[in-house]
Amino acid sequence: MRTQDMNRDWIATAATLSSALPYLQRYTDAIVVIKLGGHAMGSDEAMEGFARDVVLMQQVGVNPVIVHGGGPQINALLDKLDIQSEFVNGKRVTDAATVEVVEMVLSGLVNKRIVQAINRQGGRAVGVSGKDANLMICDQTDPALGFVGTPAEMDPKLLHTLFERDMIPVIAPLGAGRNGETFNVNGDTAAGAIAAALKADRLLLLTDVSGVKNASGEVVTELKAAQIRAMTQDGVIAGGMIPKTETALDAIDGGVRAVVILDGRAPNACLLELFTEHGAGSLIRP
Ligand code: X2W
Repeated sequence: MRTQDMNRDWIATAATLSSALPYLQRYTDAIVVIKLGGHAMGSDEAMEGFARDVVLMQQVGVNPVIVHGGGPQINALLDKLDIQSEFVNGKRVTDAATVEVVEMVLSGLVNKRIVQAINRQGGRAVGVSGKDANLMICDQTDPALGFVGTPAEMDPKLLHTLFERDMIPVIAPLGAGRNGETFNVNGDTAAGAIAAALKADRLLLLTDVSGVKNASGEVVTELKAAQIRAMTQDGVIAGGMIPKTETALDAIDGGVRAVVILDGRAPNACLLELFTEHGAGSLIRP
């Protein structure tokens, strides 16, 4: 409803839009890959907020690409089916029965939930997995892990076709093997490989922590790749952060301009990072 009541909120909204102009211009035609982990997919409201941000990005000229996880969602169906599952170094040991469940959950439930959320906000999302149009051909990571794959050959042509049509790719982290196998790929690994194949301007890793912390426990807002290596050697970066920082370093080696590790549960996390001076989380550059 139009109103003459110039209260502070409206004035602040207009000022916010105005101050975003240089950032909006900076990211015109930029490719931004966003990894949405299973833990960061909370309530329907949180998903709606995420979808709005993605549609807004696309509306202002960014080409967003979503790569999702879904570890907790896979665990829930494996539990119902009474299939035991274990992780070795952050990767799910994936036998023939498990990989079927992984594909059903990731390409089915999780992928379509995100696609539908984006489309409800007025976007045009298309859900695929690494199998589609040979996007991600994988080799087996380690026989001991079964059907776990490492991206080996990437073909991002499909994604460029979708960008040209203003469509938003939503990608489940599964890859095809060269002998017809289905491979389960860690979501962070898949996002890094896809960002590198696209030479993306940004890879945003949405997690459930606020960023990379230094020895005193404070989030470091900007880091060089060399600092990450030193902090890992010193044990300051440890545990669950290691796969994230490894993905970041691999992506940067592969030609991604910068990677941001940030808390995906914070409202408008992606917009805060891209379109304000403040930024969010830890920005990692070469
Ligand atoms: C993962 C794929 C999903 C994933 C899995 O099976 O759980 C491997 O571990 P999050 O939510 O991003 O952790 N694949 C090989 O990565 O999900």
